[in-house]
Amino acid sequence: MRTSPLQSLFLFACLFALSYLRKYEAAQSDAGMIYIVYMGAATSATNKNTHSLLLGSLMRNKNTVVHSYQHGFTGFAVRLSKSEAQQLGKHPGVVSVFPDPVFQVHTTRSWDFLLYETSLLIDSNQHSSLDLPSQASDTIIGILDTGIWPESESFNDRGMGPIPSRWKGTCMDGQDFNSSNCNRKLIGARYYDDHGSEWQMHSARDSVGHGTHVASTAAGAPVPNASYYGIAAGTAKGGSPTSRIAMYRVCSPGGCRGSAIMAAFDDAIADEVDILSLSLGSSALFAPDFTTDPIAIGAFHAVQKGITVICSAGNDGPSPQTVVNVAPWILTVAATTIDRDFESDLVLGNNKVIKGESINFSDLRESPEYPLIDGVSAKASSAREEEARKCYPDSLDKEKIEGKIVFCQHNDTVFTMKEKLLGVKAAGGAGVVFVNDKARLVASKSGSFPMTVIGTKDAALVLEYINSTRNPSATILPTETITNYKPAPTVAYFSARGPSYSTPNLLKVPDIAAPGVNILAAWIANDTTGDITLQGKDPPSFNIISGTSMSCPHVAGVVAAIKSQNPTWSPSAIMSAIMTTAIQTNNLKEPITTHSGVVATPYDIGAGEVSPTGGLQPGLAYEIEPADYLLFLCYYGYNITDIKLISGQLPHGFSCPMNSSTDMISNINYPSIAVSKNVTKASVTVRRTVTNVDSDEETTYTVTVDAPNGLEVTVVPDALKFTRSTKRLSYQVTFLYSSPSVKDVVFGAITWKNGKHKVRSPFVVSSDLPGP
Ligand SMILES: *[C@@H]1O[C@H](CO)[C@@H](O)[C@H](O)[C@H]1NC(C)=O
Ligand SMILES: *[C@@H]1O[C@H](CO)[C@@H](O)[C@H](O)[C@H]1NC(C)=O
Ligand SMILES: *[C@@H]1O[C@H](CO)[C@@H](O)[C@H](O)[C@H]1NC(C)=O
Ligand SMILES: *[C@@H]1O[C@H](CO)[C@@H](O)[C@H](O)[C@H]1NC(C)=O
Ligand SMILES: *[C@@H]1O[C@H](CO)[C@@H](O)[C@H](O)[C@H]1NC(C)=O
Ligand SMILES: *[C@@H]1O[C@H](CO)[C@@H](O)[C@H](O)[C@H]1NC(C)=O
Ligand SMILES: *[C@@H]1O[C@H](CO)[C@@H](O)[C@H](O)[C@H]1NC(C)=O
Ligand SMILES: *[C@@H]1O[C@H](CO)[C@@H](O)[C@H](O)[C@H]1NC(C)=O
Ligand SMILES: CC(=O)N[C@H]1CO[C@H](CO)[C@@H](O)[C@@H]1O
Repeated sequence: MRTSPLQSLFLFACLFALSYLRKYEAAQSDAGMIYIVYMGAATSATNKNTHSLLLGSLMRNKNTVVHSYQHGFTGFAVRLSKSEAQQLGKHPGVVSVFPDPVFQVHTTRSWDFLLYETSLLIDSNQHSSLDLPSQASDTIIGILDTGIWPESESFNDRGMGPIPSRWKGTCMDGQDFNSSNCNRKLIGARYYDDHGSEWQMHSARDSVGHGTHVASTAAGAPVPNASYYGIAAGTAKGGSPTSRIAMYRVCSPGGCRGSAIMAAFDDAIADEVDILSLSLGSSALFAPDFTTDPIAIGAFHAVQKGITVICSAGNDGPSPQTVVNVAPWILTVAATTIDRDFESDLVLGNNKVIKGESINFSDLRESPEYPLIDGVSAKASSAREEEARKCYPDSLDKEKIEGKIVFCQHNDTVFTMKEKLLGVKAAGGAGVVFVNDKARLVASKSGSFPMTVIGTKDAALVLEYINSTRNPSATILPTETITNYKPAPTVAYFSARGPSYSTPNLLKVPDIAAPGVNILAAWIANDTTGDITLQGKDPPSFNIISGTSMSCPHVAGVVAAIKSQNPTWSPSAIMSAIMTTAIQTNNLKEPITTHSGVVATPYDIGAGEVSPTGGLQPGLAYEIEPADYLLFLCYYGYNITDIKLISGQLPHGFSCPMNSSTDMISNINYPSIAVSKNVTKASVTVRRTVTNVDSDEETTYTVTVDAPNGLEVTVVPDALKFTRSTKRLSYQVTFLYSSPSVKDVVFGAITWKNGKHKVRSPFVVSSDLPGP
């Protein structure tokens, strides 16, 4: 991946900011800031001893210990000076010591992009493709987020059986929250105070909305007649309505502390959740290592205990190498649109109808009787033409736009759509039409001011019309919810993209895609902010928001269904089931595209769009043994001392291969394949092993290869014959890149079929990728 000069400049600016930040932190550090001391697995007695010895000495030294981790792994979060932190890092038994980072939830931040499309899940009548078998399930989904609004109808426990006896969690008392807020649906709630900031939580009650939204998307009970002020009306229900929810509140409005995230992992492992869903992460620029990333660390130990961990990929797309949460033991989720569109049409005086997009709260009349003016024609004398064309605040002449609908380009990032809209509103405009291709694919909330967003092609028609008549006029029609919108799904433009910066040889880019645009789900009941609550109306109990945050719990719901039908499957087998059964085509029966219309690659959507039911019966599974993850750490560059601490106990006879290198990561038994071209070699061969997980024991699979031009892909053997006694078989794939015309990055897929199942693995062959 090459970066453009502009990107490099941006990167440089950010790195500069980062190094400034680091310096600033360093200056602060002697006052004592919170560090996370990570000491590996909790399984060995030595680890536990070292932990209590270190803890004891810190307490004697009057260091404030914020959290002590001891269930899923060992370590603590403690206030230290920089030199104390350095000293502690050298202590035997300590894997890493690092400053407590602050992560963010993965909702799209900008008001402009609050709304995209709506979930497959939500309206079961029209969008049944994620309708899962409604069998009873005792799967427990743990969610690390901003807390929960327990009174929401989505968390009622009607018809649910007793809480599974294995559950060891708790419902913590807190401000406006006590144990009577938990029930058979919401079976657990914990919170972790944010010692590093002014945000004190004191309660698992959600004050943001995000956690409530995510929890109801994963496992909310069916709620008929749910809508956001009538928009997207239907029955709202989670991906696995029969699953239980345990909320771990690790985020305050100020962000999510790494030390709290690790404490929540530690508790969730002891509480015995089955699945963990995290719609949060670091920014793409701050790419922590696997031993300094609280999510990678917590997830590693959770997966070792058989818990499947699902994380959002981040919203820093569409630039390459923006994906986060890339550890191979995590299932990483990208965001796509669904087939619902919020249309708010612009009707011109010549009765031409231009399809626009927004959630309007407008009260304009339906006839096109409002004068229409191009921003540039309403230029204030002090402003420049370009500013007026884009309707910058204060660039328009109040007298010229009063009572009119103003036509504005919005292809800049100088001002947000909201800022421009407020400018037009303040100047007495009647409404506003924005031109923006990205936002046309989505719907923005415009408060109570009439607004719509149109694409550049349609904008030309509007300009032509304005030009053709002396008194141009128009109106903006109320929002209509269009279903069966085509094409869908498409990759949401904000969805983070691969390849992974740290592990290009692992096709970790996200792994899978799921709906993350305009998702209707439960909301906190007291959010009176203007962006959410309509003036003069009660706050809504459901809200529509977007982000990879919203796609992550969709996959958690699908994982819960797989887990409840196949309770003995390992997290890697479940991950494999999800990935190898993913969907690659849209509702036009054509390949899924990105927001800009080009065919999506695995760097955009990993294996494809999650299939709601395919993963229940995948046929074959690519399983990864715990020892394979340790090999991954060897290949990645960790030494055996650290790996032993991390895993607690090494499998018998385990050692890091002498020739460990990042190239060997391609051989991890991942359900997708990534190899880096090596200019000194003509070919690369990787190995995979599949396990027959179907009830048919005697079956033969044959291979189909979808290879790009210029790349020769050979699979040996090309048939796999499973029997009662032969459940696992291996094959080799050789990538021969003879043609010099082969591009830097090429994609393809290997599919095994037996007439009943299709087991597909995407691959990428790349050159020119940065290593760790
Ligand atoms: C929980 O709080 C509610 C409302 O404040 C109260 O009515 C109820 O008695 C409390 N329950 C317990 C178990 O403390
Ligand atoms: C909503 O309720 C939460 C929890 O009780 C509280 O922290 C928050 O301030 C409330 N917000 C509003 C706008 O009342
Ligand atoms: C849903 O709303 C419609 C119209 O508002 C109403 O007729 C219907 O009874 C409602 N259904 C339920 C289950 O509340
Ligand atoms: C923004 O739109 C205007 C008008 O269509 C065009 O002239 C300009 O080149 C565009 N700018 C960018 C950065 O795309
Ligand atoms: C508007 O009309 C003028 C004169 O007829 C023409 O030069 C110009 O290109 C037109 N602009 C657009 C956007 O159609
Ligand atoms: C292993 O790596 C750590 C740093 O990650 C280093 O401190 C330690 O000395 C190394 N141990 C060996 C045996 O090389
Ligand atoms: C690394 O060494 C092992 C033996 O320890 C050997 O089997 C393998 O082929 C070597 N791999 C590479 C990439 O050289
Ligand atoms: C390419 O392969 C050669 C020969 O095996 C090896 O020595 C070299 O390190 C490889 N280069 C890269 C970039 O992996
Ligand atoms: C969601 C919403 O409030 N939509 C409104 C759009 O505008 C029409 C006409 O004013 C209203 O009836 C809708 O309620």
